[in-house]
Amino acid sequence: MGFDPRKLPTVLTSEELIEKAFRRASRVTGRNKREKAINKLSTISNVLDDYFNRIISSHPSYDRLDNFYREMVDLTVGIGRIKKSLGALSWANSMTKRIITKGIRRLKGGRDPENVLKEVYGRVASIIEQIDDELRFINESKMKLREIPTLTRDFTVVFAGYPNVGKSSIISKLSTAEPEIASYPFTTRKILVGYIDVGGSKIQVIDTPGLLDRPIEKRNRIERRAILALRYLANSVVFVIDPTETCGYPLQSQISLLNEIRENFDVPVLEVYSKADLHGFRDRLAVSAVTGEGMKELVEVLKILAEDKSYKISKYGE
Ligand SMILES: Nc1nc2c(ncn2[C@@H]2O[C@H](COP(=O)(O)OP(=O)(O)OP(=O)(O)O)[C@@H](O)[C@H]2O)c(=O)[nH]1
Ligand SMILES: [Mg+2]
Repeated sequence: MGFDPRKLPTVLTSEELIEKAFRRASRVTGRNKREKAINKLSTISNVLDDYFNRIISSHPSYDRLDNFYREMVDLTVGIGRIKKSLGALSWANSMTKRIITKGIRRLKGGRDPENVLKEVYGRVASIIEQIDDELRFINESKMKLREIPTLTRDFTVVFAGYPNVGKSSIISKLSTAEPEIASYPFTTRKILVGYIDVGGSKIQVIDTPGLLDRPIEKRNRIERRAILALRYLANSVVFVIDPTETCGYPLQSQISLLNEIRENFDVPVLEVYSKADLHGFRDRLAVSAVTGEGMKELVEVLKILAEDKSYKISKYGE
């Protein structure tokens, strides 16, 4: 199951939600004080019930998402945490319903409408205030989850390598992606997607944050995004090596990372030298984002890989 975080609704704060429900109730009328009070309470109950249900049902069942999305959500906001917040909304919904049902029963039983209203309003507001943190968390999650890209099922090439070696520069030259490029490591912090048009079909190109050669448990959150892209999305990998070491990392460490990637991911790995305008190494395909050298050849190789239908063993579901 895929998931488009951009479709998640904005979530009100507790104050805004109380405002919304009480404002709607303030417009309600009735034939007498008692009936009016009953109508007000039913309105509050309906507004809250609709609201809570809309937020809860807009979220997918996170455990059933495809691997890539599920792990990205977990890395980005924590699945346990978001489930806890959505659970708090359900709790608030049933609590406010119960308070309102009781209030209506008391009104029908002849209690003073003004007193009942005052008490129920107070208790409902207090319940909603108690979930303020959760409402805010769900709203912040929505913003953070927007960073997870929407993917297609086209043949997918993941660019990987040490930080600052020129991955984003190459990708910006050959695909529709518009990554940020800068002369310091960890410029790319999120997974970015672009496409190469290859005569009728598309190749999906994924830019990833740079990786250091170290065990997975030592990797930071930024690097882990790259690992998830490699693990779940790559039909093929382009491993970018900067032999000039102007990236700030020795060639030896880059090769060691390359070997680790070859060992851990069972897809074709294409090795490419970047910054060809700065060096004479030609024992691998050498490309330059500055002069354009090698770019055409790189796309040709990607096309051949994409045409090899064996990749069709799908990496992620519909
Ligand atoms: N001379 C030259 N410089 C390049 C070339 N490609 C990239 N650079 C420079 O190398 C630096 C890093 O480029 P990026 O494309 O941001 O590298 P990256 O691998 O995406 O880096 P991270 O996102 O930090 O992992 C920038 O200063 C680029 O201008 C190239 O072909 N030739
Ligand atoms: Mg980059």
